[in-house]
Amino acid sequence: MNRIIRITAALALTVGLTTAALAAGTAAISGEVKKIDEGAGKITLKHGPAKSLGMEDPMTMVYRVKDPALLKQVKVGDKVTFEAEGAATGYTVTKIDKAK
Ligand SMILES: [Cu+2]
Repeated sequence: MNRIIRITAALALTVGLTTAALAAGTAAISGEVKKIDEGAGKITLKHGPAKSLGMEDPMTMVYRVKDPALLKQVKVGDKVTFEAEGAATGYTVTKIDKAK
């Protein structure tokens, strides 16, 4: 009996941790750089569905960048993976890397 309770508790903990990790993690989105505007701190990205941002369909759109240095990591035509967060003022890229 005791053993069953321990196993059940361990399983419940594992499921709980996995769920928390999924909720906290921002999913990386695959895309392609279409345009970079360093002056305005903006980047135009073509990307596939991004459910984490509530975008069900592929699209091309302009994002602000959290840090202007992010714009130096990529160039037009690069395939990238990025993370972004949405706010009332628009979407901001928080992380971007060239796809491997
Ligand atoms: Cu979008």
